[in-house]
Formats: sequence, C-alpha cells, structure tokens
Amino acid sequence: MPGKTPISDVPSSVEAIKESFKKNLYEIVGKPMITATPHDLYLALAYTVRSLLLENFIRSIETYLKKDVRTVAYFSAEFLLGPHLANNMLNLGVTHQVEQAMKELGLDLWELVDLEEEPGLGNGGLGRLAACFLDSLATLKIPAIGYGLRYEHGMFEQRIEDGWQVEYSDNWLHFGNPWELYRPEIAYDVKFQGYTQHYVDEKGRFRVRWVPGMVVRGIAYDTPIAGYNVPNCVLLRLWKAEAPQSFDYQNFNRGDFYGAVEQKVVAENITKVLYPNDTTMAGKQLRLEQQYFLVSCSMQDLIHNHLVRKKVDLTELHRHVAAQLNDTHPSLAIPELMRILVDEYLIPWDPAWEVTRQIFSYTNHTLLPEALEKWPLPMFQQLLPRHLEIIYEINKRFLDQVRFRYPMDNARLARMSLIDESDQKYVRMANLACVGSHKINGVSRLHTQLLKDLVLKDCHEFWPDKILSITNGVTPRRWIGVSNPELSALITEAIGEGWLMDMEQLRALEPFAEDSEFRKRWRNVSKHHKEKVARLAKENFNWTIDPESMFDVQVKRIHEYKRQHLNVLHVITLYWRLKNGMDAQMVPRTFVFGGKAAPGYFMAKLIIKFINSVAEVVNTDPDTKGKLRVIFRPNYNVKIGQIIYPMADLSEQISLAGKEASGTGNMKFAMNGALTIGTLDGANVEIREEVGEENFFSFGLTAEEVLRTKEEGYDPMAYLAKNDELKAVIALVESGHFSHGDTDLFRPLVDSLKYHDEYMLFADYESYVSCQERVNLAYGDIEEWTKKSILTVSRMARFSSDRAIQEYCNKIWDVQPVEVT
Ligand code: 26Q
Repeated sequence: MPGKTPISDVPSSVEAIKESFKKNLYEIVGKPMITATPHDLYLALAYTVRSLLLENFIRSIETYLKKDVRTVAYFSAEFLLGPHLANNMLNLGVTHQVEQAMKELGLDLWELVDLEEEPGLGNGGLGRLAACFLDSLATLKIPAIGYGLRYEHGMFEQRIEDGWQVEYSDNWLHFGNPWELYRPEIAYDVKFQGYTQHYVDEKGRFRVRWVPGMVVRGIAYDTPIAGYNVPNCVLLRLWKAEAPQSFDYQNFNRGDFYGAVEQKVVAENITKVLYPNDTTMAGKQLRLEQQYFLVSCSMQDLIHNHLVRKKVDLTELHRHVAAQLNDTHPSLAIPELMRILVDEYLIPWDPAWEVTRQIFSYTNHTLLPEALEKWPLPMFQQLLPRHLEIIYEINKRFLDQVRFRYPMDNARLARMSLIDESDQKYVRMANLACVGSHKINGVSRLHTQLLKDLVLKDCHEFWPDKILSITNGVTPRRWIGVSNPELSALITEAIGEGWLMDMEQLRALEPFAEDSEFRKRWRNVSKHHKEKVARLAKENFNWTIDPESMFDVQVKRIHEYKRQHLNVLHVITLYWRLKNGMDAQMVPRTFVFGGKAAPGYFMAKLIIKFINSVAEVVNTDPDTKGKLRVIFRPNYNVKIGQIIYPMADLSEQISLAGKEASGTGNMKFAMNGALTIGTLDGANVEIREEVGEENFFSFGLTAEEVLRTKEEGYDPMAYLAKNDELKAVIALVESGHFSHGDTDLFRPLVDSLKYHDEYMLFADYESYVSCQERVNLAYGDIEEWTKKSILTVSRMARFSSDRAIQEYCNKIWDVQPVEVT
C-alpha cells in the first residue's frame, strides 16, 4: 500500500497506538472502555492520530521559523475539508498499524472513521479546491498558511421531505473538534463602522484616524494539515468572532443585563453561519462583515508575525509572503493592507501600493454575472468608512492611468472604475481585485480565455501579462487513496508505490488495459463499490438498486446552468421509450443525483422536486422494472462524495458550454475510473484531451456556438418543433404525469425551457440523447468499457492538485519547497 512507512518519529507501532488510544480514552475523554460510546472511541482514536500529526506539525513550524522562508498565505472564505481521520492516517502512513491496533482492541477502525462529523465550511467547488490545495501545499513541502473563518454552522444539512429540499442547521462542533487547537493568545481586534478624522499630527504629517463604532475580537483556531509521505505540514488558521469583553460591565452595573450580553451576541454573529449561496451574490451586510473580519484578522496576523518574529521592514513584506485571494471574497485584504501600511505604519502611498500589488494575486472562479460581487455603496460606507476612502484613492490614481492610455474613452473608464455608477452605486470587488493584484488566474483554459475575451476584457487589454490560466486539480490522496483503497491497492500491485505523490506514474497502467485478467480485477473493484452502495441504500433508505446496472451519476450543487434537468429529460425519454416498447438495446441504468440548492433559489429547489417526482413515477412503474431507477441521495457532501465517486460508471458533466469555470467533480469521477459524458465546458475540454476523445463522450454546442446562437436569438420552440421525442417528453411533464395530475407544479420549469431558457437545454437535447445512445452501446461491450476506464485513470496526472500547486508556485508565488528534518 502507498504510504506504508510512517514518517513521524513518534512511536507508531501497533503496540504504541494501542497504548496511546487507551491513554487518550482515560485522560482526555475520561471514560473506561465499558462505558465509552462509539463517539468516545472515535475521539480517543482521533487524539491518537493527532499526536502523530502534531509531531510533524511542530517540526514544520520550527523549521519554517528558523529558516525564515517565503510563505504562501491562501485567503479563502471557505475551506471544505471533509473528515480528517482517514485522510490523516493515509498521509501519515499509519492506516494499517491503526487498523491492526483497533482490531486487537476489538474495534472496527472503519466504523469509527464513519462517525466523524465533517467540517462543511464551504459551499462546493471553490471551498473544496482550497482544501485540496492545502493537501498539495503540504505534500510539496511549501510553507503555507490558509486563512479562513471558523463558522459555527457550516453548510446546512439537506433532507428531502415530500420531494422538496428542507434545510436543517449543521452543528459540526456539537461533540467538539479534536483536530483544532484553540489559540486564545492569538487574537486581534477588528473595527467596524464609525467615522474617520483627518488631521495633522505633532510632526506636521497628514494622518487619518478611524474611530470605530464597534469592535469585534478574532480568536485563532489552528488545524494542522499533513502532507502525504513527508514530514511537512501546513497550517489552517480559522478565525472565530468574540466580543472584546464577555460583559459590558457598565451596562451590567446599571442593571441592564440584556444590554450587556447584546454586544456579545452581535459580535459572535459574524462567524455564526456560512452563507449557503454559491452563485447569486446576496448583498447581505453580515456577509460583508464576515469578509472584512476574515481579512482584517489575517492581515494583522501576517504583519504581526513578520514584525515580531522576523523583524522585517514592512516595505519588504512582499519578499516574504505571497497572498492568494480565493475569488473576490477576501479582496478587502487589498485596502486593508493599504490602511495598515499607510495609516498605522505611516508608509507613503506609493511604496505601500507597490508592496500590496506585489503581494496579492487573485483567482477568478466564475463567469456568471450574477455571481460577481458588488456591494451597495451606502452599506459599504457605513460599515467600512476608511476603506471606502482608500478605494476612492486607489480608483482615482488608477483611472488617471486609464485616461492617459485611452483619452476620451469614457465608456471604458466607466467599465473599469472600482465604483459602479450606472444605476445605484456599488463597489465592484472584481475590479478591486484586478487592480490590486499582480496576477489573475482563471481555473481552466477555456475559462481563462473567456475571462480575457469577455468578463475581464478591459483589464486584459490594459495589462496583457496579468491574466493566466491554471487549470484546477484535486488531491489524489483523498479522492483515490482514502475513498478508494481497493483501487489503490490494485494500482499499487500493478505499478508499485509512489503514484499518489507522482501521478505521472499512473501512465504505467496503460498496458494493463490489454490484460483481461487485470480488467476483471478492475471491474471487481467497481463491483465492490456498487454492491456496497446498494447495501447502504437498502439499510439507510430502503431503496432497492441493482448493482449490475450502469450507475449514471450527477452530484454537484443544483443550478440551472449545470442542467440537472437536462439529465432528467433524458430519464423521461428512456421512460417514454420503455412505455412504448422501444427498449430493445437498453442497458439497465440507475440514475443517481445529489446536491444542494441555495435556500433562496426557487428554480433549483424545483429541479430537486422534479427529480424526486420523476423518480417516484419511474421507480414504481412495472414497465420499467429492472431497466430504470432514479434516486436522489440527500445531503451530498464530502463524506458522501467519497462513497459515490468510486461507484460511478458514468459521470455527468453537462453544463452549458461557457458556464462552468472548471468543475472538479469531473476529475474525481475520472480518477476513480468513471467515463464522462460532458459538454466542451470548463476542464472537461482538457480532460477529454488527456484521456483521448475515444474515451470521452462529448456532446452539445461549443462555447463559441453558444455565443453565436445567442447573438442570433435562441429560439427554443424551433428546437421543440423539430424533435418529436422532445415534444412527447415535454407533453408528459405538462400533462401532470409526474405531479399527480397537477399541471401547475412544474410550469415554471417548463415555461422557462420553452420561452426564455438562458441555459439552452432544447438546443443540446438531441445531441445529448444520441450521445447517451453511444454510451449505452459502449457499456454493452464491457471489456471495451473497462479498457477505456483503465486508460482514463492512467491519464489523469494533469488533474492532480499537485500539478496545479506547482504551477502556482512557478508562475505566481515564486516559492520553493523547504525540507523539514
Ligand atoms: C458571494 C457573495 C455573497 C454570498 C456568496 C458568495 C459566493 C460564495 C461561494 C459566491 C460563489 C461561491 C462559490 C463558487 C464556486 O464554488 N465556484 C466554482 O469554483 C470551482 C473551483 O474553481 C470551479 O471548479 C467551478 O466551476 C466553479 O463553479
């Protein structure tokens, strides 16, 4: 098995692990074996693995401090880590020893692993990317710190009631979190509201003082993140908001108990809950407060560490730190650093601006206009009066340059301004991030090209070298090693250890595609996962699913642009064919859906209802028996993802071309041997290129064709008129067949498809359905299918987050690995 050799000095023999486990159960949990609950046992084990982790962590910190290294600071409002225990065991190389130790204590390791509540501190792709990047930073020995927020309630828990999504609050901290280290001594005050005073100080200097209306304290919670098969760790530092004092004694003494506690409540609200919104920018004040709170604590911490520990001249800060902004969510870091340098350290504007621009770089994750952040000016002004002044100053100087380059081009000036004045006034965060960064990257080749051509066109013309492409990647440790130990073992047996650190080695698998014995074993791994899922489905939901059928899976956030409803139209097409006896060649399929809708996104919630309603009809109709099943797995998250990716035969990546910036689920499926049916969107384009078009089912309009069709005027009814099967499918939905005769329920969905569909489902329907027929045929030849699956996995090296991080290091951060000894 990969990572067999423990890389810590702390004794990690089976005996030592057993001793440590018993000691932790007594001394930390405080119970004997006989009264310990399963969760107590999980905790004792978590502390056992944590002590191995801490050894590496402390050595890493010591080394990095001693050597005065250049550090990456990754700023992100989200880190969607997923469960720690199994991942840490893999990365520390102790999985087998721990498994044996638990066995000797009469315990099942995997049952304990399963008890871990996941920290769902992110919405989806962007947050999970940040987590994959930490794993790769540690593995590549890059000194790094992730800065984020310790939301008390992460992503909501989704339940399905009567086919509809219902949200329940997540309470991941309920039983405590053994992976974090509380650091009450690392605390910073963050100011909000109030006003500014401009004055001349005793030395005759112009100064600005910000008199806040409210102060909130940020407390650090540190989580060590282990690299794989190396002693290096990185630090994830999450901030929790607290009131500066737990009681306002003046109010308290006056007898105003509620007034005294109120301040505490207001302050703690800031990190209370993650906004479960990933595509529409909600202009909520609390969200802006969160963003500034994150940024202010983190910038103060960076500067404190450099001043106190390293005694660095602040005009040299950019030589010691490279700061990455994960989308615009933390882009207030730019005016915040300017404020600290100029107002607090009295550094003149020009050198301060030079440092700031050298430090920051910005990753854009979206082309959707509705996701681009802009904050209403009055709200911004009221909350961050000094930052608005600084933004005005940045803007003034910037627009002077633009005016100089493009005299008389007022339209361009208006577009490039940091302030949107077209209607009501807004602060445009993407423009701020662009001006304040030395590099901007898109997350796939297509996405980056579209940024240059469309969303950031002016910016690209102004700074032709600023925008670059770094295609996303995912960590093979969690997404193959942890989630698919069976496949890992088979691969290691074939090509040896080492591929989890160096995915290029997977190419050595290619010849095995021709080995029929190997193909059989490859299929057995898949069969194992499918049977396991079938068993879980029976136990947990009382669903019957056939592990012999093709598992056709779409799991991701629910959004119109991702087109889960196109998938449903295909399901209905098959259903209609079965009902009409046209099922001659059809391979039995199980359609699996999963994903959360933003609570305020009506159409997305209706799509969930649509999936469940179609499932209800299809799954109970005797004519489809043994041929077609549809299930919606509630509460899709990292933990469920780890079960779902390995069991999939077919990965659905069917967004409208030009809408999905990259996608990362597409990579996780392919790494586990699923074949992809996908549009030429985001990273799909590059996955297809790598695995070969003969191993990838592509369909639909290209991004260019989408743009052209839209220019010419997209006419969905014309597509409907031309396709009889589509007509029948839509008629069936309209008839109330999937809604107990209710012809109104899905009307908003169908009307949108027929009359004003931004996502052009009808345009891609025919191409999609015929592509699915090719999938059907291909699956019929299981030997050929298996070959494609093996070749796909063997060609996935490019989609490791190690490759992505290496590119960030070379093209943006200019950082080197550091040996921890
Ligand atoms: C912004 C303001 C207010 C409230 C919420 C937000 C917000 C929060 C999260 C906006 C966007 C997000 C998340 C976006 C996201 O996950 N994007 C995905 O990023 C992945 C990693 O690059 C890509 O693979 C996906 O294509 C992209 O959709």
